[in-house]
Amino acid sequence: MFAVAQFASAFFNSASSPFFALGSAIIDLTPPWLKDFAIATFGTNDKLALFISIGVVATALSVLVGLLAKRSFALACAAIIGLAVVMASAVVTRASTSLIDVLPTVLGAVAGMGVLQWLNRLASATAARPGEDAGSHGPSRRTFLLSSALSLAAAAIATGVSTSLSASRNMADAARKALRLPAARTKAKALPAGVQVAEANMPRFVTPNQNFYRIDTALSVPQIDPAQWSLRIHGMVENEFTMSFDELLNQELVETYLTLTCVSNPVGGDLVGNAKWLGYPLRKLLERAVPQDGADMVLSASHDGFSASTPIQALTDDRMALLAIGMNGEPLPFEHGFPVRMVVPGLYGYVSATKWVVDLEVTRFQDKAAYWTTRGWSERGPIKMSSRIDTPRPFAKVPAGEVVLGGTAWAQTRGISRVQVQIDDSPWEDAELAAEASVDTWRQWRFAWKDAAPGMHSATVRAYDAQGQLQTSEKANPVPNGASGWQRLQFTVQ
Ligand SMILES: Nc1nc2c(c(=O)[nH]1)N[C@H]1C(S)=C(S)[C@@H](COP(=O)(O)O)O[C@H]1N2
Ligand SMILES: [Mo]
Repeated sequence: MFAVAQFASAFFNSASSPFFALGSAIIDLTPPWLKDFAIATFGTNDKLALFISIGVVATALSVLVGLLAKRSFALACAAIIGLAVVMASAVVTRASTSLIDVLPTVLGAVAGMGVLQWLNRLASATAARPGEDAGSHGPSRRTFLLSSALSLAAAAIATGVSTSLSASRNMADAARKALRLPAARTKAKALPAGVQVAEANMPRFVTPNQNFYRIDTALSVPQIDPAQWSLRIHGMVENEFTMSFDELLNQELVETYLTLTCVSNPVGGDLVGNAKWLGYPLRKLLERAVPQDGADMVLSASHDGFSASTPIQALTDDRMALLAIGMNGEPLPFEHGFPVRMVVPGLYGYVSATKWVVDLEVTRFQDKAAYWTTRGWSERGPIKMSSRIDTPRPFAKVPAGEVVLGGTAWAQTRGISRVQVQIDDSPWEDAELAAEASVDTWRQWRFAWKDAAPGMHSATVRAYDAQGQLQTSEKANPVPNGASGWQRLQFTVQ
């Protein structure tokens, strides 16, 4: 019962754990003299001592409930429910819990009654066997004892695993809250006025962290305590080394705006976001490691087993590839890679933007393959130039007169020099470009269609990069290396 509750709580608010809640409630209710005694006796192990005591009491209570069940199964169930009520009230009286956090305790109580019934059946089957005297060690009695011991062992293991799971969560959470990011040695260039087109439906030029798209293979978000984090750089290098989080904080950090894009983004899609990143240039890190001749790739790996293959050139040329710790002025959110991730201008995330990064291996494309490469995607993924219509929305109804179209375009590392719009089959016309923050960020555009006639219309958009290269009209699916083609949408003028 306790174990299931504890295990289930690992998936909830950490304060939903009945062990932590009971523990905290006990700490809160303990008279000061007993607290002082505990700390004096057990030192920093006082919390461990508390949890062991709770475990011992829990085991004793389980045995008592088991004995009670021999008398009356209903009475034993009532005892379990009583225990659950105590645990649940410990949970709900904690700060930072809500009613849903009682669920693990309820699940625990149900599981407890299930196990009880199962053991009780076994026990009565044992007792009902004729011709066996009380002291004998017949197989069914052995089965009962074995089953009880197994239940207890399973409970202990589940409790241990889930407790350490939620303990590491608590540590990571506390560490993130306590973290004060160092100031950047090189600040981001201030955003010029006019990067934002002021129309409804336009995305914010800087994507707020909570709106930033999230793509990863992690079933549950890794919660890494920075004190436990380190990054190892090895492989084809003269100088293998490992860097701790404290060391990373002490490097000369750089701040830069950079637009991240997912290879799975369809034409017109929203798997793209722009943020101000704070981090240490990967170029500097690799300078210290000294890559050997012939190395052409860095395989970055995350804490949870994802990996990305990045051309070493993209990490050593003059673009601002970062080992990032900050996103829009705060520590990386857990979903976006806390404590450390990579961001590389001009490359799709699947070949560059490893979150929760812990390992960099300098190697060669012919020797190693990354996570998505082994699943049918290209080993290299430069971002394809793209343009998007954000307003009007597809199939929107807009009033007649002047219709303002607006959107975004990106060609990271090169920059956007021109955006054109085509209404129905009219000639292509230039849109107005918003100010450019840098070649690594997206750029907004606006187009006023002066006298829109009522009826159904289409709008198509295309961009040119800074070298005057036109965005390709050739349609391609995201697999294997990114979608292409011009976005066209329909809307109705009323
Ligand atoms: N550890 C890890 N890092 C990862 C991924 C992942 O699955 N696991 N996905 C990558 C992909 S495909 C993209 S597009 C970006 C998305 O970053 P975001 O979730 O911060 O927007 O992260 C990259 N980094
Ligand atoms: Mo992606």
